[in-house]
Amino acid sequence: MLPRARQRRAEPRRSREALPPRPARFLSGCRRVGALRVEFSQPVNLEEVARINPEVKAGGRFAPKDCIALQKVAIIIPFRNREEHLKYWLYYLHPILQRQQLDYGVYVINQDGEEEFNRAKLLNIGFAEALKEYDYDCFVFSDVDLIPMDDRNTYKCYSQPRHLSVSMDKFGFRLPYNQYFGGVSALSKEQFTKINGFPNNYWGWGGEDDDIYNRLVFKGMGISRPDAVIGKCRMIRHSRDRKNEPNPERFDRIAHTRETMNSDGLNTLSYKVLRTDKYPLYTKITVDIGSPNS
Ligand code: UDH
Ligand code: NGS
Repeated sequence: MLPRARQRRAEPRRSREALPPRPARFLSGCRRVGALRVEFSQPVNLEEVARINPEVKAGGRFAPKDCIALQKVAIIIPFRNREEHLKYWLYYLHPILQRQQLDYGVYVINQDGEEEFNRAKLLNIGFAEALKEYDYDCFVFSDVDLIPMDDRNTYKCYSQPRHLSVSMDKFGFRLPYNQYFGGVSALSKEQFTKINGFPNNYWGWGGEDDDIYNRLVFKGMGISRPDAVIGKCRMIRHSRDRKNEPNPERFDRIAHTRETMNSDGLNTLSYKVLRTDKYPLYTKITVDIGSPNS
């Protein structure tokens, strides 16, 4: 039987109307809630989110006070021009991650310029930059528009690479295909380095997550996943981004992962950090990642 949502519907807000309704009695502390209500109807005010998450330190860092967290987790978000989505992500995720008692930091890797978007390269950069700051042992790679609907879906690493967004609303709460590895995933430092990181040369939409899946399989790893109830998540609906058109090369590229993975990845990663902003709830690293032919 499916577990019932244990959260009561929150009363409509009166005093602070800028925020979505929040289940106040569950916000702090380390008790997990289970199923969560997630919706995107009301705007989020980040100052207010910082106020209700006083334990989150500058740059979006947190560590539990009363115990030593099992893992040090860097959360890496590929980003360009999705400010509204980021606000919802911060609003929902900070309380969840604190309840999960992780020692974590949030890194938003912001692609500068007008070139085609390159999600996987931004994730590689997040890995490299986060490690310069702290001795992270686990990396959670999350799209900015995906919010978990159950806080038992722990944003940590496992003995095999973890796929967390297994039950998305837009796919009718199931996997679109068995090899799907997009959305939110978690790799330990060791798992990530074993596959030479992610590909740097998928410009535009699609295929990079399939390439990552291939890399994992070719290095003898399997995929760990939560079940379809714990793995439920919502995507914030949006239209296609500018400069992230479907990449016509993607099918050819994923057909050749085995040959390309050792010469395209962490060992060939090149970029320039243009600026680093430490905001109260996240660290934003703006990067020049070059162009397909550079
Ligand atoms: N992203 C940005 N900015 C962009 C493009 C992508 O921040 O301009 C990031 C963001 O974290 C996003 C992720 O990259 O969640 C993945 O982007 P995507 O476009 O590959 O995936 P998404 O699921 O959209 O967000 C799929 C196409 C939507 C078409 C919808 C038509 N109704
Ligand atoms: C596959 C794409 C993946 C993508 C997935 C879901 O077809 O990159 O759809 O896309 N692979 C190729 O195109 C080769 S979604 O519905 O989220 O836009 O992640």
